[in-house]
Amino acid sequence: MPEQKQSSPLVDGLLVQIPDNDPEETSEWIESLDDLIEERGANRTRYVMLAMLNAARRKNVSVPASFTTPYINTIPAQDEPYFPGDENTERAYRRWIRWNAAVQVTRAQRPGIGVGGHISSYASVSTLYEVGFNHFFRGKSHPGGGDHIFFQGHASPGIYARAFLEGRLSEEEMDGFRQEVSTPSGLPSYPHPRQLPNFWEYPTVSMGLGPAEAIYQAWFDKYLHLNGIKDTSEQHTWAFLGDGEMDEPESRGMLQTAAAQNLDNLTFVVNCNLQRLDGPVRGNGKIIQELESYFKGAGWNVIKVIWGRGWDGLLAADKDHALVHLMDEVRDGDYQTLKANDGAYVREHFFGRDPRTKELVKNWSDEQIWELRRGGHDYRKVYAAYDAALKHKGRPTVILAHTIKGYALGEHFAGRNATHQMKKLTLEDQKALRDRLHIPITDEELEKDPYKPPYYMPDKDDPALRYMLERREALGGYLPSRHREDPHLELPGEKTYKMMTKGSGKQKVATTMALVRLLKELMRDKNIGKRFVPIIPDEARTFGLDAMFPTAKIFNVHGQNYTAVDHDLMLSYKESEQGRLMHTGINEAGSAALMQVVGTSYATHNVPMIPFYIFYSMFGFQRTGDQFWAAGDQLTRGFVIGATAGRTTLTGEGTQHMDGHSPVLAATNPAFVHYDPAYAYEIGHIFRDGLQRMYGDPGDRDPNVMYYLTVYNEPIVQPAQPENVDVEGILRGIHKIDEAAPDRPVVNLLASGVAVPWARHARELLLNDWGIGANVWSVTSWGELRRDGMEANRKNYLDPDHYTKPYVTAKLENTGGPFVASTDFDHILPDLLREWIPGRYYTLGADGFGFSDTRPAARRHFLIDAESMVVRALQAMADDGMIERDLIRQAIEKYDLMNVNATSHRVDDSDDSVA
Ligand SMILES: Cc1ncc(C[n+]2csc(CCOP(=O)(O)OP(=O)(O)O)c2C)c(N)n1
Ligand SMILES: [Mg+2]
Repeated sequence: MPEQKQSSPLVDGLLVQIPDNDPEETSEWIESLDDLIEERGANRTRYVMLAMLNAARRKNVSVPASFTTPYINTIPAQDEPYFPGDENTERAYRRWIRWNAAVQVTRAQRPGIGVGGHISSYASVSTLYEVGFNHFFRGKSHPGGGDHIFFQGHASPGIYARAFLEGRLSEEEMDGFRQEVSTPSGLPSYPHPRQLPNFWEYPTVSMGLGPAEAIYQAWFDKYLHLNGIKDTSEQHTWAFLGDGEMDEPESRGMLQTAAAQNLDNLTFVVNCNLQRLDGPVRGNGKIIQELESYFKGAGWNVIKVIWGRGWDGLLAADKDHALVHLMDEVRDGDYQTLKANDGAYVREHFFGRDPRTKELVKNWSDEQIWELRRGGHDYRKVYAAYDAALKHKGRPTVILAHTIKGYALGEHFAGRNATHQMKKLTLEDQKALRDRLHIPITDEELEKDPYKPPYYMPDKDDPALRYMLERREALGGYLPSRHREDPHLELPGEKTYKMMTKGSGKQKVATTMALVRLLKELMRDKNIGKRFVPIIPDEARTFGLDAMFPTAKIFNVHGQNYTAVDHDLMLSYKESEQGRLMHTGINEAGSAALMQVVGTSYATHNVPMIPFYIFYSMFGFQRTGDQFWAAGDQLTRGFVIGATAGRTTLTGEGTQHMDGHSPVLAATNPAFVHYDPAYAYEIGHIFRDGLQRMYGDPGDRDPNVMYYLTVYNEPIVQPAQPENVDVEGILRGIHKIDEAAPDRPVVNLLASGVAVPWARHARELLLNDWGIGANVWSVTSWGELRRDGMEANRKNYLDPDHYTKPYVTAKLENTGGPFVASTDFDHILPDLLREWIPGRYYTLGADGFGFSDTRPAARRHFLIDAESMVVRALQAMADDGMIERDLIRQAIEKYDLMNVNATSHRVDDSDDSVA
């Protein structure tokens, strides 16, 4: 039988690293085991071993089933690879970076500015970054395409400090830290691509979103590769995360995807400084051990880097495992306290806990004890871990690196609970740090202005500086950096959209269905077809996308290794390595992160890809708003589809499903352009224009936007596109679809999405029952009209000599009557335009928690349906003195307005809906 090299917690941890006290005896036991296997076979041996374990347990000598290994390094000293760098030289400029990072924050805290920053987090992660920068992280000009690096957001001063030494940032820019508009060359506080688009790639400072995105970045790299779009085999994703950050559900909740999809192109490095913002992460426990078992359980390869090289000798001398035992026993809260004190304290309160460990350091001075480092600050240990991570195949790797928050910053910082929030170094701190880091700056220079300690910039021929620059050159250029070429795609012509303009004849088609048909058509386009990436969190059947399963197929790095239950059906469930659909499971948070990844491919890969993320409207914006915000920060482009929108349209689903506000939420994200189209032909124009803006020539518009379309599942007859369709109106947000009958009093009915047919019905009732004419306007975008209004306000405010008329005002003025608006959303949506409507304006809306019932009953309940519009229109006209007030009462009675069963639209047609 071939010998298997299997790793397991016990074997990795204990047996490999702890010295054997009696090797002879051990080998006798192993020999008898070998004999047993030889003579009786594996099954019998397994039985005997289990019987022995059972017997041992009865005698209290149990081997615990465990997902954790002892609290020591995963890689034993003897297995560490050769370190190819020059450690002394690298240490020299690492110190300069440390100094400049601390100085940058201190200077930003000077009187009159006081904008702060973080010093201690970078101090803890510096070594972890520098080993990467000097030996691993491949830049954009690397032939393999370069790595994706997620930096811990609030450690940004260290990244700026490196860029300063590299000559990428000037001293003036360094001093503009956190003063983005008040200085000519300000730097954002954290990694924000929107604010510094040639530098930052990934917005990471909202804890948890970075780890989620990193997983999907690695998965999408496999997608690009296996689909033959780009060779990503030499690209690796590194995510640097805080141990506190690992509390976030988003940090942990998607680990299984990375393992299930064999993402060996992904490495998480968790900076385990044992502290978060307020205090210890797990004072009573051990965060590294917790994360080890968590990641192992999720199927990851785990590498712990706990102790620096100084401990190797002690561990080798630890014959009876007392030191390992002690390391295991001491809790994180105590480890933190040990490093906030000194060598004597460590001797007494750590080694002194057991006479055997005390004995181990008997001949060591307090200074020597104090110099014992944690693994995350030891260059060689970190190098060994990164090297092993890259060599590990078939699984993602997490490196759990033990560090100290505030490392090297002195007693006021290191390990203190308040360290996260400390924003400046006192003069005394500065001098001590200067000495510790050997920075050639004099006392006098520091004393000149304690709020402005000088940055350190070596001579440009300094060998250490030259070495540093050469390392980056060899690895493919400076990082972080972001592609700015912005390649445009060749977009399909009008023909592709023809199908959207024809109308559906007698057939009823929901807007969701119409949009999905368009997507299918676009995916067939020979130029951009393969750029579309549908992202579906387990709702394909709801939206009619299951028809794509057999052709487009679902992406899975494993392909399909089972017989699908429906394999003999036409629409069978098909997974493939070359699948084009990214099915994320029931995971909106992950889907939003994937949207961000796909929609930034134009920058991260220089390969534009078009995400089409379709979700159950209610579970998109309100559930994952922060990821969408980060996507906006990252200049993401693409289409986000809120399907099954509306508070009354999704019949029967009830409170948690009825979305009456996602357009309002979308309106608060400056990167989103929302449309609420009523008809297929509107969708055609909007989609085409969206592609033009984001992937073609945007003209003078910002291409860095995402289009959010709300579409519905209510089948309606799709009208053909009218002759003189007002395309500009559709794109800017409002167009007239019905003209008021002539020679009568007139009212204007505004509606969007699924409410447009109600408005058209109200127009008929107004004419037939009350002899009143009504214009009907389809408001395709309340949000864009509002933006236009706000822009006009701004111009009128700053340039009082010229008047700019908002688009919606220009459209609606001189139309002869008051205005009534209805939608399937909250009042707040049409209310967005109140300021610019040229006349009396009444809005209807479906506020509050939705409920389950038929569409007509729900619409009457909220008083948003055709009859409600009629009554509200009569009221507006009466208030304007155009008609008798008495008509209002008559209408309420005629329509039995308060009776939810008295609608003219009684039939509930949910049976032919797509949901
Ligand atoms: C979602 C979110 N919540 C809260 C914060 C505020 N915050 C910034 S840093 C931080 C503590 C981070 O601790 P850790 O992840 O351990 O990083 P460390 O600084 O210790 O390396 C917190 C709570 C945030 N940035 N994002
Ligand atoms: Mg921490």
